[in-house]
Amino acid sequence: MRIDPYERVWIVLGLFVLVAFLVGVIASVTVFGYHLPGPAGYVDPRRLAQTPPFDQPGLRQIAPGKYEVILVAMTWTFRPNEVRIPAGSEVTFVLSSQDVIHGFRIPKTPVNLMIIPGQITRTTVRFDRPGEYTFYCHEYCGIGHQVMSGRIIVESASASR
Ligand SMILES: [Cu+2]
Repeated sequence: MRIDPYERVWIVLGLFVLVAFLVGVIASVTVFGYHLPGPAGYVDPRRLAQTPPFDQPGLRQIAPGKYEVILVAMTWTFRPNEVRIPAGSEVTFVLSSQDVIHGFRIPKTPVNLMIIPGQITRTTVRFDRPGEYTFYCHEYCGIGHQVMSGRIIVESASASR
């Protein structure tokens, strides 16, 4: 079978690109350890209100400068929907939903998560700048979706004393 020289060049270039991408994907997983974010755990969404730690949603201090927020999403609110912390705090959010899929976005931070019923989602973020951070649901969850928000109030060190 005769292959035109130009066609041969494109076949070789095409194979080279395919192999280069394949090597890139394999190296990202094996050498650099990239992976898709997975759930931090599982929970029965019908029994969420009775299942620790989601039976007591809210803010708690776990170490000096470190806090944990147990946060339950439901149509169409977050519990708690207001959190007050001093500036410089590191906050771990532990989230789950008791009904449908919700989203969790805190602008001005990297936090952008899905809250899926049955799964526990966890993320840690540091709040250095005092101010008010509004968080909201960014996954359409029904007729009251647009009111589903809350706020994190980061107080300057002098204001929190
Ligand atoms: Cu929503």
